[in-house]
Amino acid sequence: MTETTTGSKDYRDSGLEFPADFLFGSATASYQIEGAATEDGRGPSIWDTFSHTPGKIVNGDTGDVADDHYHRWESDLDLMKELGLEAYRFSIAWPRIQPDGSGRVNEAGLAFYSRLVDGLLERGIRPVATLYHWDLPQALEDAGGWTNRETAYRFAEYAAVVGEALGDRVHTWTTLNEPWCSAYLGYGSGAHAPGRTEPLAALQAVHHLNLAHGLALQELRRVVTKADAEYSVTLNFHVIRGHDDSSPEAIRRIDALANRAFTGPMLRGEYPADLLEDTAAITDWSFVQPGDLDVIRQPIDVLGVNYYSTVTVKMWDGESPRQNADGHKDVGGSPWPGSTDVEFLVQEGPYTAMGWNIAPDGLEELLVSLSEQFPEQPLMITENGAAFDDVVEDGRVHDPERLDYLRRHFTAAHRAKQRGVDLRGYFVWSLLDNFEWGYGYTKRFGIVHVDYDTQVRTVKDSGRFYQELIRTRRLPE
Ligand code: IFM
Repeated sequence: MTETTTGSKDYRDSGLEFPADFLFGSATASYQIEGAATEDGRGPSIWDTFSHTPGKIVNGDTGDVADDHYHRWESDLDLMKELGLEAYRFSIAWPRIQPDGSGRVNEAGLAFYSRLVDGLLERGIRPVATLYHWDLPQALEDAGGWTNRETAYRFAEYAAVVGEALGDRVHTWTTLNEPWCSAYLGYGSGAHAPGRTEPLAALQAVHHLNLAHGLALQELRRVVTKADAEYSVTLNFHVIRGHDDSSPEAIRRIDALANRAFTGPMLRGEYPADLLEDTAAITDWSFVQPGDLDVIRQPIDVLGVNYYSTVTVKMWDGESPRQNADGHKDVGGSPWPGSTDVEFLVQEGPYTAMGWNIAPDGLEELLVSLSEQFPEQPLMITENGAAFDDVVEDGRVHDPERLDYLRRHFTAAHRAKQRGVDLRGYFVWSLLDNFEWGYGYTKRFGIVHVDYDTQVRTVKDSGRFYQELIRTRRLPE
């Protein structure tokens, strides 16, 4: 997670073989695909509120309809089966289960996910369920959201409800998706819901999300009945590169905020001392109560790794025009509490439609680094993929750039495995084009194209490439 050492930029291998137990999947998230925002008793989430607030989302887009997956789930499952997916990573919308964020359970919401899980199993696809992919019930945000310690306890309550309902069938449970985004984009930069721009709130959110993870794992392990169920969390690691003599300090700071603020408590049972020092002017971290770290540090069967690109940093000299290319929508606030003097440099291309640099060597480096830091911890790539500007032509979508992106990142994953990394599988983000948060529907990550007017799905060339990879277990020529 520091400067690259991996040499070769050529990651266009073909013919590489993946072992029989390597899991090939694809991923989505509830608010990004489901739609049906007010149906069957679903309550409002912070993303409903945020997306309906003028100026927050490109084109004023919302997740009200999205991919209409709530109604089309059966044909979407058929599509997954056609592609040969071995696992499907989806998220559960908390406001469908507990519309008020606590207490009353909405049986219709549970029934939807129960049907989905059964449908996956009938098709031989392993269900991998994420409990929280950012759609916090609005009622909980009204009570302080992730700045309020109570939210962590409410999350544990919700985890128990879902675990009891689906715990006989779900194969892998993931507590949180990318708590970095929930905390720092939601409460620091304001680019994500709930759109707050308070450094202290962002750090409180970090801790309460960590606590929620630990509490939820305890509850899941208490209620889940499937004996071989697995437990995990998904983090979006930052692969951080340097530029000049000031970079080691900048790398250390961003690594502390982005990576070690989560792996520290979750995997080592402690917050990094340098993180506490770097943020001392904002908080003394007294919101970390005695016993919290023991709760947070729970064993996990796999660590979920989301990777898209790298960042390059240095300390800002305070004079030259400031670059802020950290890959996230710049809406004024900072996602880096206590380290706003770190400058994020524009990196070498090529780029995806998000403006993110394409760097498969960063994935290899990240996987190797994680396995060195946590040698006993199996890893799973829970998201990797790319947005490009796709068009449907004669019923087909030719997306050579995404196909190339995937080939190069699968090559990187394969190389990491060859170097001894215990990497269990790979989920492509995303199965379907979907609501890309602050960018609305303007960014397409799917290996399946979605026409938002007609809801017609068209498998892209990259989807066919993936289908062939799964079928043969070899990277196609
Ligand atoms: O679409 C998101 C997803 O919800 C979380 N990880 C990154 C993806 C691309 O930005």
